[in-house]
Amino acid sequence: MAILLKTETDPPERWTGPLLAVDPDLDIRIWPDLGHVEDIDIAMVWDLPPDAYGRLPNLKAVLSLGMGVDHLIARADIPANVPIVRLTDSWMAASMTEYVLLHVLRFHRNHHLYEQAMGRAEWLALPTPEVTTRHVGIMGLGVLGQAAAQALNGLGFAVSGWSRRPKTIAGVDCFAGPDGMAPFLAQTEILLCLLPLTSATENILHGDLFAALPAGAAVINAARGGLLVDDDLIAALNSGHLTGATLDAFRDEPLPADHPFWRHPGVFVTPHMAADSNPDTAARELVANVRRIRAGEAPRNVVDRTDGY
Ligand code: OXD
Repeated sequence: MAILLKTETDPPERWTGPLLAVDPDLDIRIWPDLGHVEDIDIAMVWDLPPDAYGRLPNLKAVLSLGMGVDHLIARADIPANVPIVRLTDSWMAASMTEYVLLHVLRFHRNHHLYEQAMGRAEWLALPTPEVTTRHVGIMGLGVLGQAAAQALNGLGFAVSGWSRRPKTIAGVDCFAGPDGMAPFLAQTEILLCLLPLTSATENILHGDLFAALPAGAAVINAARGGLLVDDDLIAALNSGHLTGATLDAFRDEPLPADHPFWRHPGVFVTPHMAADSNPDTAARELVANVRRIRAGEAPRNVVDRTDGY
């Protein structure tokens, strides 16, 4: 039995070290050196090149090296009986929470406007709103959304959340489904998107949604670029309806140098680093799932391929 490892950008040793530290007996093959393909029962990957999964006759599971699995679900060559398993590493949730706090506070304290005023050498002193009256709305109440909600609650923000299916979360005003969207948006001054990218959520951040937010709202997308209609965001910023946006994920990455987001004064771009996978913390979770699969048990955190997350 062997694991096939293919990272996205990390050198493979960045992952083999922590994995072997948890279990020195693992046989890890690094793409493209497969050895006997019959040996490979687990693919531990960001993804593989086209048709590669079909070359692994004894594949029992695909363990993702990231949290978002949209690109794996889109693969036609992962057989339906081979589970796709997401990473839910608590380090990633903590890292995303730091990013969320940084950027929510930036909008809450008007720093996006001070940054622009600095460029004009303008002494612009704005009133600071009381935190308990500041409404932050989180789209997506999974592991990341719930961790962010808890931290924002801790700072005193008025936190609400929207998810596809109803949820009850202490301290969060929860809305769900299509009917819950309008009341959720109407009260959201800082919108944080942490949704998975699925056929149901693609382009969900579009012009009508922005129009349903109160004037002066801000948007943070730290999930996937395919959730956002780029031109609609630019239009909502240009009209003055939105005050600013922070974006960490894009349809094309790296974000092309000629994309208007780079130069728009209302947009703050970060290079898809809100919550990177951390091999040192993820290795234990991955190896635990390898052991479960090899013992004939179901792995934890299997993705529902119909729902897309
Ligand atoms: C992930 C990511 O899905 O980094 O893990 O975007």
